[in-house]
Amino acid sequence: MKSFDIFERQIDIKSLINEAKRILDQNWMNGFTRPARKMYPHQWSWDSAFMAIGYATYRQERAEEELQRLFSGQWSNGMVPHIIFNDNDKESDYFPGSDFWQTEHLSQSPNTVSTSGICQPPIHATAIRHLLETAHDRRQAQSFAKDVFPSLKAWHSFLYRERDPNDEGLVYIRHPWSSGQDNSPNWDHILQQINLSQEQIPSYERTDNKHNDSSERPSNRSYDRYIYLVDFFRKRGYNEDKIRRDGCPFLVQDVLFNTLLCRAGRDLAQIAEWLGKDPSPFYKQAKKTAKSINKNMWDKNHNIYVDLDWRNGEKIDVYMLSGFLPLFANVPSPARSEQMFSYLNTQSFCQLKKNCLAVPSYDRQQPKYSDQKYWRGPIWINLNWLLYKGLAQYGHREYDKLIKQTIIYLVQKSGFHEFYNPKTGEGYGAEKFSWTAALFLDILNSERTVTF
Ligand code: 2M8
Repeated sequence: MKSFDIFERQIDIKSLINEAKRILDQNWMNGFTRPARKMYPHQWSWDSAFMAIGYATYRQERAEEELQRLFSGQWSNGMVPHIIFNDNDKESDYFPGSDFWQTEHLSQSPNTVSTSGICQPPIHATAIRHLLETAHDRRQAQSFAKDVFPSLKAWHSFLYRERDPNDEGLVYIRHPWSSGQDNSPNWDHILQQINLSQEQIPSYERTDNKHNDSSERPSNRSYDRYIYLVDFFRKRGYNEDKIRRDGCPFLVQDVLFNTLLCRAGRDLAQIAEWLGKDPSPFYKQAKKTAKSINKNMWDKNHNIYVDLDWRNGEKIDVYMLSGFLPLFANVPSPARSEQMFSYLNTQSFCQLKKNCLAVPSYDRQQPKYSDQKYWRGPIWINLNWLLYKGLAQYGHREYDKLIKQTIIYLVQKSGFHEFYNPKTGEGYGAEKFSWTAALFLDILNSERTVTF
């Protein structure tokens, strides 16, 4: 591994903070923040929650506007779509755009904005609780929370009602894009089993490769399957029951998705208490989800949590950074968290005092690990931020210091990229990427200069 020394440099944190704010300003589109200028020109669901956490450090009203705009795309069944399209941007070549999703004429989709037909991890109640806790104008934040409370409640109800038909406390996703980790090795086995003839794949043209080196993006074979799944949904009018009954080939109970739902459930309960409403249904759901994550997703041989194939209940034996993230929702017991730490703190991920750079998204000792291919190894700041917050609750200060220092190093060395090479720190994917900027602001928050 290439060595580097981050401990003897003086970094001007103030100018990095200003740069992060500048990026968010440039990506702001009067109501929402593009994840990146050309590559992702619309509003993405979990990105928006991360942006709101960044804006909370300096611009409360923008955080609120961002989430309000997101909820304007909520469906009448409660689903918060993963993309709210920017219909005014006529130049966007993003694929798949709203014309491909064909959701406009559905009875459950909104009339005012066009959206995709899948969702993303539910971290929104967590972002809103954070806003309430950090707001300069508390009265305004309370009134905002009161306005969005019914939407949050409908969103969580949708997930438990439509995506947990066996009442297990674990919800499933039905598309890799819903995990946020598009081409994670988690999906390889299931996607490989989807045998398709050419006629079954609607004709389409990828545009992501025009903006990015294709060596950093998902394969064409995976894209065929992403698109086939969208076609499967639109042919069934996005009816959840029908999609499941007709044998949707991708139904996965994902660790990160359920972890964030569990944490957001508790945060929603706390918001309910603050608003003088009954928190107990949300606490109850979160408790059940935590219990099921512990019971069904724990891999005792590897000391990490893993995803489940909903169709047969089988564990998906793939070891991702996201498998440590139940720490964020306080799911593991302290004893179990120590077992997890003994795996995290190795060469497989990132080991203390071994000059590693933040934590890669996938176990680097696995044969399919890649330094540069999107969600198959590179460092992502949002996952590191979730780990950072999770470890803090279990008292792992030294490791947290390492994550924070190396995030600063990455940003200073390569700029605010979408993702980074764990060996060299080189930045990949989109430049001036919004959630990297937003979560950097949160992690730094009050600090001005740091000397290592
Ligand atoms: C990536 O996903 C989109 C599809 O939703 C894409 O590749 O076009 C993922 O990194 C996802 O987690 C993220 O929310 C989105 C926008 O940043 O980009």
